[in-house]
Amino acid sequence: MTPDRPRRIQRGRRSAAGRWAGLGIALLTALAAAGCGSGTAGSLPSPVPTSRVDLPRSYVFSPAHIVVPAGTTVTWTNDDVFTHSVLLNGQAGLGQVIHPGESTTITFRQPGTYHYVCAFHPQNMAGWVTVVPAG
Ligand SMILES: [Cu+2]
Repeated sequence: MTPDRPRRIQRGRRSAAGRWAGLGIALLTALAAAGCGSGTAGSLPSPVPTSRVDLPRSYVFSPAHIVVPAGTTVTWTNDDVFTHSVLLNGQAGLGQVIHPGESTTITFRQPGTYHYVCAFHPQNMAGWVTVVPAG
């Protein structure tokens, strides 16, 4: 599930990114607790059936919401000129860091809707993976 690629510290920006990630998670938690009006599910972009998420220039996951059957390995490819990451809700640290030109993968085995952000730019970069039962 987790690639063997070592995590590298990002040119001294690690602590700042960590603070932003913490803030983003706190904000999302607060929004979830508040119920957020008409409900979070209705506000998600429509899910696209694909296992590949691109990170084009600049600061987006495309498509932002995908849907896959359980057991699918999802690949994120960073085609931006900045380093990003895939940090699943509830994960600590930076998640899986993706340098420009690189990819990372996560295999989703349990159905559900998984929210993630880029730990470096959580205020701009968010995505969702909806996993439906296989077959
Ligand atoms: Cu980013």
